[in-house]
Amino acid sequence: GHRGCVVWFTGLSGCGKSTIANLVDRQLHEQGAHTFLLDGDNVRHGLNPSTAMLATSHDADFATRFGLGFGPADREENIRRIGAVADLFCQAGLITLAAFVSPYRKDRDLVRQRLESSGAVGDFIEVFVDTPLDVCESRDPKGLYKKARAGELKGMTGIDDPYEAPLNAEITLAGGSAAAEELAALVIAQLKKRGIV
Ligand code: GGZ
Repeated sequence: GHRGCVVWFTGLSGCGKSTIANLVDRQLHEQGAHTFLLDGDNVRHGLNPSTAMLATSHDADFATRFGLGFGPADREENIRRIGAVADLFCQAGLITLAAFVSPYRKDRDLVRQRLESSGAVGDFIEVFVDTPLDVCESRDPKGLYKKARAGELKGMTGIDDPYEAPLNAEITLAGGSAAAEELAALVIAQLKKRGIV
């Protein structure tokens, strides 16, 4: 058995957090652990849709009121909701993996405080995927950095929007200098060391 926890991956777009979190998820699952992975692909399509996505099923007023984008308040609300869901999954005993840019320290710290007030200290494990911007930018899987450099996308994290690196992350991964498999193994080793698996 294992206890619930939240493993929170943070870092720039293209830093590898989703890839690493997926590898950790799969390996833990193979070991018989109960896990759940929250990332942009499942959350921003369901719980936290964009205004444009909501506009396909609702009127414009509804879509602008409830859709979430990438401005500071929308990112704050995105992370707050994800933190609340992660807290519930943690209480249900799942090893909850969350992979979001989550660029603001204050928002990540609020998730940590929520977890630490509803569970035991140590249930929130912040993983900083510390990949240099130039490496992220050279990967550019969705072409967002290119658009941001061209001035066609405003508010891209790392270009014209801030990324506030964690000051006391439980785990820091050198994203540009090791393969995702190696980095995933480091995370699993830490979970073992902490008695989670
Ligand atoms: C950062 C953006 C932006 C802006 C769209 N800034 O590499 P991706 O594509 O798949 O990951 C990024 C994702 C960020 O969504 P999150 O929910 O993780 O962000 S946050 O925690 O800040 O709320 C990127 C894409 O969406 N994307 N516009 N302006 N990333």
